[in-house]
Amino acid sequence: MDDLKSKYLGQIAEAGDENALEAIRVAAVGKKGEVALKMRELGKMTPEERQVAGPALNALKDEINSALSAKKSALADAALDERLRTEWLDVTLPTRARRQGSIHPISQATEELTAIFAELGFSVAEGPRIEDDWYNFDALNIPGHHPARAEMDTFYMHRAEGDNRPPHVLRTHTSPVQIRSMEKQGAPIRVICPGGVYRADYDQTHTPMFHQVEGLAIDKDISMANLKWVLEEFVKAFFEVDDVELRFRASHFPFTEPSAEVDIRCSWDNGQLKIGEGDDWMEILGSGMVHPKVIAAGGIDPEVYQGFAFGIGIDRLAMLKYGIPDLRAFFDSDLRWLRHYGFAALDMPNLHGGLSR
Ligand code: 2NL
Repeated sequence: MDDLKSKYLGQIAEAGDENALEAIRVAAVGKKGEVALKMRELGKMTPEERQVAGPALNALKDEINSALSAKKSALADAALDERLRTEWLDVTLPTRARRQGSIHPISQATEELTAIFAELGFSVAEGPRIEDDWYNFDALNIPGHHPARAEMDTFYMHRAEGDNRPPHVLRTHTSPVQIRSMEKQGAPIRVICPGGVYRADYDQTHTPMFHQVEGLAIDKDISMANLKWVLEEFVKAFFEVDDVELRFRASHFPFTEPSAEVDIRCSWDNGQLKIGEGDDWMEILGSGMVHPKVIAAGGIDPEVYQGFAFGIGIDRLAMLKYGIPDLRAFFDSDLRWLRHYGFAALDMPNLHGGLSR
């Protein structure tokens, strides 16, 4: 029996994992293990022999079992120690840089002006950037020989040989959206159409893609006085000034008659723009009373209805409001310039100095 004891206690001490331990358990104290076999021999013994051998076998069994469970927990502790040694985190490592995004100044300006015109009763419409030349030109009273229609200013879509559909262009203004809105809604109508437009022009003050918001109000008794009031309210709200003075200068657009360019009173004191006061005038938009032919092109009777329309460049509005001096900044993918103008990703002050979203 001492042989058995030293054999199994030795094996248990040597066991390297739980499987080895289980094999030892089966061989030693399992139902058909060596200790069980010895127990069966008890029956052949004399009562005296049995009285000695029985308790000894039971003690051996207990001793092996407790050695097994001690070794089992030692193995588990060792496994845990090994995991603790290898699976560790350095919580002092710097975090991975987070990708930062920020609203684009043109989007911000578009959202702000949309909210202002919404308060003035204008709905918002959007439309396709690829237009056929009827919506982009003919409906707007821009005849075939007009310079705006020349290849020079307009991006024409490529057409396969034998394609007889009307020519398609990248819209040169958002007026086509207003024609589509008139067709859909009829009169009366008050709508603004913000969005990207395209012209083949590239220098210090022009980019081939830029943004425009056009506005249109048509009813039975609309006049230039209504236009002036709407524009005054818009300029005051957008530039956050209490008062503004507008100056209408006679101009010409094919789609309005009469037409006026609109200047706002301002001052430029050593590079700092002030709107609403001063001795300078700054042109900010073009406008006029919608040409009767354009009202008719929208499916509305120009004998009954008239209205005003205007077009504003959003890019320049954004530059003026946020103090961005160079158009090229809008096309720079480097976020540093955005932060410079207060468009930080997480802390975005607007002119009110608060978080705006
Ligand atoms: C400019 C001039 C203007 C319009 C746009 C317009 C649209 C329709 C009918 C009549 Cl559907 N007019 N739009 C009118 C006058 C001027 O934009 O220089 N914008 C920067």
